[in-house]
Amino acid sequence: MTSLLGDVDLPFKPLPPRVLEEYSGMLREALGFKRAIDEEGRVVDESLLPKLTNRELAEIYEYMVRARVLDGWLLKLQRMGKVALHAPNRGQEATAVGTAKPMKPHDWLFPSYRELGAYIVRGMSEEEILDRAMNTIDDPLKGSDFAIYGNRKYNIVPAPVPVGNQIPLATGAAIAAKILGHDTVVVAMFGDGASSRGDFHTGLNFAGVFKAPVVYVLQNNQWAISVPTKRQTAAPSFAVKALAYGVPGIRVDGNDVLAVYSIVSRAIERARRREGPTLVEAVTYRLGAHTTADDPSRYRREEEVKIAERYEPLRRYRKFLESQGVLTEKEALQLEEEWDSRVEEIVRKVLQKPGLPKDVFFENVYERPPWVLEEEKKEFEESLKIAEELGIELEE
Ligand SMILES: Cc1ncc(C[n+]2csc(CCOP(=O)(O)OP(=O)(O)O)c2C)c(N)n1
Ligand SMILES: [Mg+2]
Repeated sequence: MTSLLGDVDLPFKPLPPRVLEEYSGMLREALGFKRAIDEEGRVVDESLLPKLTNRELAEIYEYMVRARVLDGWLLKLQRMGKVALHAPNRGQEATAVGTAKPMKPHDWLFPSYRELGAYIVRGMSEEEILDRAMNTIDDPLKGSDFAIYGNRKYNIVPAPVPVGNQIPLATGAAIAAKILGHDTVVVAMFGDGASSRGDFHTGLNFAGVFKAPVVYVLQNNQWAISVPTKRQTAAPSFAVKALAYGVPGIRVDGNDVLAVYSIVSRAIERARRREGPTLVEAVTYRLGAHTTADDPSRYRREEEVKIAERYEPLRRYRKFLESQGVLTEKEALQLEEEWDSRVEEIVRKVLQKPGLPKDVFFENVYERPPWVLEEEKKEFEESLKIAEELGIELEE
């Protein structure tokens, strides 16, 4: 580190050639497109095939299947009025699974709201996810309206509702881990839209300066609700933004689970060696609506979605697994059916659970609630009594 009172070395000269060389290498990665297999599951870059056993390769497929099946059930449950809102994951399973798989249990995930696959890989069960989505008595976040999914048991920080808030928090957690001498790595996930928040720039700048052990995975799913990427940025890629902060940025095929796994695991290893942060741009596509409250036919062509379906991550990985003799197409599809009936059973069980107590939102914030809250709670209880006297039934 240069001492503030060190040698006099004024900067009125071009930067040394080694900086230009280093940056042209970084630029190639930030504007490139890393993929291990193509849309037909054919190997295109052996160097990106992770060293995994057949069993592990099949397990990765199973995680993606579980994310897809659960996503389908959450959609159905929202339509049944049992889940308030759901952000569809379809098409983005490879990024979520490929990112979470190389993490260690003691690492921390700062996710967004479209990463069911990552929660599942980290150990969160379908039941725990459904408890949260349906706010049952077992909801780990006790009905909080300000967080989406999260679970302390698996080192998953609750996803904030304000887009991108998790970015500087993840940077801070990583800097803290470094100061404390822990070998923890922090992984933050967010969308292309989040890169327009100041939080993205603050988070990356601090991470670059303090060499924070953090990996940012930006899911470029082409849309931020109705805003297409060309309206989000004039830059040719999102990965290139990292370079301005002295952070490497790598553009990867986010629908290729093997490439995501390889690139993210290298970035995690780099962070674990305390060599600094990385931004991975995972190029993917949101095949569904933004949320269950959105109608994408108002702003994007059906044709585009049809084309994007060809790049969908499960089919191509299935083809790869078949060509490698890991899993036949039949076995793979059977797995999907098995999980569908398993999750159906879990859904039935969760539907039977009682809801959270009506006054739950007065709990879990303060150890000793302030007087205002006590007063509000009293008023709330009185209104419940009045409702009861009037015979008005309040839903759980
Ligand atoms: C600070 C903030 N502004 C606006 C919103 C409303 N909003 C919710 S999701 C979203 C789009 C985010 O897009 P992106 O980051 O690309 O993630 P994606 O939904 O595509 O996964 C917006 C604008 C919000 N939640 N927070
Ligand atoms: Mg997006």
